[in-house]
Amino acid sequence: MHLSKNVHACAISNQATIFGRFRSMINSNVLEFIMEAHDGLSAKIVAESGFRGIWASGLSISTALGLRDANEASWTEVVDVLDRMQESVSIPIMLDGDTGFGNFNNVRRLVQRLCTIGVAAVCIEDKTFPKTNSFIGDRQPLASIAEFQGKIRAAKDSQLHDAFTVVARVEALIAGHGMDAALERAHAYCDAGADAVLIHSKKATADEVLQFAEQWQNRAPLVIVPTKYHATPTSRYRDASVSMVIWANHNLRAALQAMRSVTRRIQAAEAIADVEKDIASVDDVFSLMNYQELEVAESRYLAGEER
Ligand code: SPV
Ligand code: MG
Repeated sequence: MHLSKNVHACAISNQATIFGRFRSMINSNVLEFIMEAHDGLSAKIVAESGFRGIWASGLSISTALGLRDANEASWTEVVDVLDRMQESVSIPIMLDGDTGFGNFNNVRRLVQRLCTIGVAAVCIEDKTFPKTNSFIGDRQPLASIAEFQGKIRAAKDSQLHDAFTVVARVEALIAGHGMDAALERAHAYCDAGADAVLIHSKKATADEVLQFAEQWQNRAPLVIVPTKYHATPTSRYRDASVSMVIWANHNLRAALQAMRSVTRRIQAAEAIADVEKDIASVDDVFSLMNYQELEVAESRYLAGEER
């Protein structure tokens, strides 16, 4: 009885630090990096590699579920994945919350569920529901500024922890509305209470993101996603006072390529001998999943029982 109470108390206090840790990262003057994960396994790999935070990518989670990044997954399906991820690691996670899965009311329920399961932050974008991935086609309709401000206010008013972080993602450049519109929206979202702004771009160079950063003048922490402008040296973001870089989908893409290659080789060879050297050992799986801890727990809790 006492043990489970303590475990509960530990979970609550760990959650409090998770929220604060993410907020400190995004507020710090140091350029921070968070890495994409889409399930418990990839979350563990990100944490094991030394990253201090995770991007729970909408593209990656939906792809891993066998669905398209077009709100085909319901918000509860997404939150179920987040629950597994959160349980797998002790570093903070920011959910890619798309447009908030509906109107302000859906945003409120999402934020409360995230706070309850210990997800430290959500990023919501100013498109209309259902959204499409930002790199697909040119039809990227935006919500009105007023509507999106309402979602941000709803998110901030319903968060269950003071340090829960709401990042407002500006899609004006993606939708072709230009720099002035992007800046106007970013300022309006901060006026509504956003803790940080994510400026997204699909250009092959970082020029427009860096121009945005210059004109933004550090009003609030700035987050970027260099998927398309992947060749830009990181030092340019540091010089531009960017707060956080998201490496948004690289675990999913790495997994896709590795799984496809091994599966095709096994299918062609009708044998597995050749691939053994190219895949993780079963011992590696046991080690990542900390089977050792289970053995220790068994000797503590199964004492006296035949094992
Ligand atoms: C995601 O990872 O789902 C994102 C980032 O929203 S991107 O796909 O680069 O737009
Ligand atoms: Mg997304």
